[in-house]
Amino acid sequence: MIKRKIILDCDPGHDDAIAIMLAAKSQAIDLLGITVVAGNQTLDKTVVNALNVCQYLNLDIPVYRGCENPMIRDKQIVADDIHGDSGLDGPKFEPLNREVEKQHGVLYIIDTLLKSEGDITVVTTGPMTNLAMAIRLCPEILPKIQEIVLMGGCYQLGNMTPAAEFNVLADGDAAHVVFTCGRKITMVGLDVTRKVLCLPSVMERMAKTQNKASKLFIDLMTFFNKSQNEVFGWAGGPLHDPVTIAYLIDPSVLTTKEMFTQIDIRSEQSYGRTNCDYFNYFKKKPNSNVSIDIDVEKFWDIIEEGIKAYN
Ligand SMILES: [Ca+2]
Repeated sequence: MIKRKIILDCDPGHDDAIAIMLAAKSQAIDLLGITVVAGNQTLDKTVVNALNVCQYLNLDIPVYRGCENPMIRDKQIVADDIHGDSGLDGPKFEPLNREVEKQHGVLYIIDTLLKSEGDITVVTTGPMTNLAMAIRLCPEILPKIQEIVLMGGCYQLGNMTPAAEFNVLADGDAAHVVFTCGRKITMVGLDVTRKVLCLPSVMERMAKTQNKASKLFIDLMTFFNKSQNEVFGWAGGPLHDPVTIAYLIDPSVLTTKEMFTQIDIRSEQSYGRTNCDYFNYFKKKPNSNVSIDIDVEKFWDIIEEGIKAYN
């Protein structure tokens, strides 16, 4: 099997941590590097979290520090109501002895893409600041991007405002740069990620594989489910970010529809809205494959297999 080469740009984050876990040992994926952005928590914290996950799972994958603020907006929003003070509350990690790479995350993305054969997919599971900055700094990378698979947005309801999903709201301008870049985009939004709720039955199933990865999964999701329950009233939290990786492992897990998507970067009320033209009102050329459904059974099978890969 030819492995899909990916750069994972993330803001760990409980669901980002599971995405790292799933990508790192998959036979279908070659995880080249992890670039980190501020999002679920401040950059200092999300970088530490990425390093902690790699150290805990014994993954030899370089971690790069990216942008700590949005491209244009003054204020970095964080999601401490969902992810806690550390951004990854729940598990207890050993003292950290991993170090972040010296190169800036944005420059790593540029260098790696320029040197490639055009066979690298960029996966973003946080605000899209790093990728957008890389595109603006060096547009020559564009033809080298095989595909952009992003967790973000929604064509239905947001999770931070009625209109907007967190990753896009946190840096709508960066999302605008990405959605107008002209490369193939697969958008994994709340419309599908809210269908993969980490319910008690899922927790029981994943706990059965008794290894490092299942322990991390349970420690993370126990905290995540509690805060999702407090904020949204759900019995299990939606496992947003790993859907991107599950899609790369088995594209049939998602049903997508080509749509023209624009980011609202103008309004006060709906800033960060992904306006996906589902009914093709605008008669514009589609710029995104928007996920509209997910095979829930298949998704949990992929997660379970991902956990078992650590046996
Ligand atoms: Ca994330």
